[in-house]
Amino acid sequence: MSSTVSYSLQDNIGVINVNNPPVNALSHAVRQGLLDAITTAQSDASEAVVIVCEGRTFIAGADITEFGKPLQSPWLPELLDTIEASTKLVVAAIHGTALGGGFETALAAHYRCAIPSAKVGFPEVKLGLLPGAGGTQRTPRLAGVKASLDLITTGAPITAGQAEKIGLIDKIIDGDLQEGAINWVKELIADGVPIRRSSEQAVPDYEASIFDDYRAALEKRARGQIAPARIVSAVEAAATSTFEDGLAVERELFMECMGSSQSAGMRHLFFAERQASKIDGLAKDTPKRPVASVGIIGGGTMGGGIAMSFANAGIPVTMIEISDEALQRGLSIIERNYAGSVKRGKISEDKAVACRALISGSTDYAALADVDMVVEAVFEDPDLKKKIFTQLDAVCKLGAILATNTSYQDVNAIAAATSRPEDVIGMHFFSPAHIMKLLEVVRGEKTADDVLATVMALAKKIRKVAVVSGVCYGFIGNRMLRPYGKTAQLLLLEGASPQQVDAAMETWGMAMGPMRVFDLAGLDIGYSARKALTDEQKGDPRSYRVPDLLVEAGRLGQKSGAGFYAYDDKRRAIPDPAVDELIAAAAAEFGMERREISDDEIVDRLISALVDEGRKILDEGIAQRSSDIDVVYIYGYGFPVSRGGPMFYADQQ
Ligand code: T1G
Repeated sequence: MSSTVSYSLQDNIGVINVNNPPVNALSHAVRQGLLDAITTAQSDASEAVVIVCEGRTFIAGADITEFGKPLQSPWLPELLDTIEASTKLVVAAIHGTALGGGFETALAAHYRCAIPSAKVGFPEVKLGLLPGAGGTQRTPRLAGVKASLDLITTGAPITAGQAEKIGLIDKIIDGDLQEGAINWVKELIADGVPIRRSSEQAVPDYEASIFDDYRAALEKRARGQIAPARIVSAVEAAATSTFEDGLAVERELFMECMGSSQSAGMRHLFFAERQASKIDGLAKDTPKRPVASVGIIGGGTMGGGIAMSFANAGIPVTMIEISDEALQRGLSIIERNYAGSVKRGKISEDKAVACRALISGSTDYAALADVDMVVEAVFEDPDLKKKIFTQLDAVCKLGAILATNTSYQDVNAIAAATSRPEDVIGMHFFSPAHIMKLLEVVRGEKTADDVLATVMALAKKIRKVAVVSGVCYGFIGNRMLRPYGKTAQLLLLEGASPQQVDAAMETWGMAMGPMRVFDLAGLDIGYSARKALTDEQKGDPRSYRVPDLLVEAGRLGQKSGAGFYAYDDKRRAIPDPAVDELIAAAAAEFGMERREISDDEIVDRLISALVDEGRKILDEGIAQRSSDIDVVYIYGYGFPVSRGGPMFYADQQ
């Protein structure tokens, strides 16, 4: 055995106990321990074997930290074949989340039991991979082709009950798992239940066209991803060849995915997202303040979305507006959002009603006297924000956290408008705030450590991915967006059209090209922000001439039905010759000769603009690490997950 796996006999049942915190990942030590234990069990007094895990979950997968390093034997597929070949009945007892290689281990057992709250699944596809230890071969033999394709191509876990329904779990255990599993095994022995190896089962009947139908569906659902189509081929091999041949196909396809840059990018993001929640120099056990109630200043689009983010996590919210009419308007935005989420099946009607009931409103700041936190979400007027924070300083109880949702302003200056700058922090949500996962947490010079630790923990509770930023104009994401936008404008004047720039970036993988992003955000936002800047602050006049001309022509973007594009009643972007003329006229103003520009040049210059600014952000210490910048740009700006983020992509180049 190894320190992570123990084996003992309990009433002639061999109990293999895995204990490898935090999630019992299948590290080399665990694999070796499992091999030693199952080998011992073949010749000892045990009548059967139970595999169970300590801690919060059954094995949650292969040890991703070992990927990319030379694989040490015992290799997982061989280990699982050994477990399945056991001459003693083997049962897996599942709690928590049996995922990936963890669930493959359970499938190599002869039977599986689980507590009701357990979940099982194959998240490999989210890492650009596919189950590489028999999962694509054993699952179809137990659950059939369709259920296997659904389970493995989506990567979404299913409950123990759902798994039982499709034949992946044989028994739900109420009460103590280990005790229940041992008692159940004794019953199996008493009933003379045979050893059942899933690899020896035949794949149940299936629609012959299912594989081609699935590939066609994936064309849309998983555009550009390489793993999903290979999962279909692996499952098809399970259905059309022997177990050994199918395993060989799975292995080959797995190695192909593992070696892809897509998987490298997705695995990078997996750790980057978890790394982002760690703050260098901040003790992990820093005390946190309670946040059992929240006030929101401002009931606009952002205020409403932020209020929902807290209410959805069960935290009561008091929304403050300047008048009853404004307050009602804010509350109706929230009601509309909930109705939309229910209609789209995102949440149940009951959940929507319960969350909505947690949101109340007032026009009186006195209503905030006892809240634990306030998030200010009014429009980007620095003087108004300072006035609000002075009021909050006078009204809120000692220890209340005062947060601003500003996307650009100086958090230190806002903090200085209060007598408690250590309680002030930035919480920059992204629109729509109840949906977008990114939260930039802006640490002011004086922000107290426990305030920072509290907000980082709270971010997890409201299901946001938090990244810490220092104070600068635009923090991390919006600061990088500026040179990106300027470069996009220069490309227009130099000869590219809005649709060419957007198509080049969207083909490369961006969720939306820059011009469509600016039309969506509204060109008037940048226009009025520029009004507050000097010419020197505005920088190269060529970088905003076209947007200025568009706004002055009443073309504010989607909101006005036209911007860089014309928009039809379904808000579809339609290239507009009037814009091409406007761009050509602007280029002529600067005496610029327009030329053919390749898509490659467009991509290179735009991505370089992001990366160069990201490097400055790192050098200035605004971001803690380059992977934090990747998390910001993927979760907040639609950078393709499969490329791992701008900084990771640049390193790969
Ligand atoms: N390997 C190594 N470390 C892992 C890990 C893994 N599989 N999963 C989690 N961790 C670490 C994580 O980095 C963090 O570390 C801590 O555990 C808590 O994680 C062969 C090839 C299980 C649902 O993809 O989905 O098997 O930051 O913060 O929110 O076919 O972790 O504390 O130092 O996420 O409670 C397939 C990935 C692998 C599961 C728990 N398995 N993990 O969520 O905690 S590929 C996965 C998760 C594979 C086989 C294939 C979640 C979780 P630290 P956490 P959580």
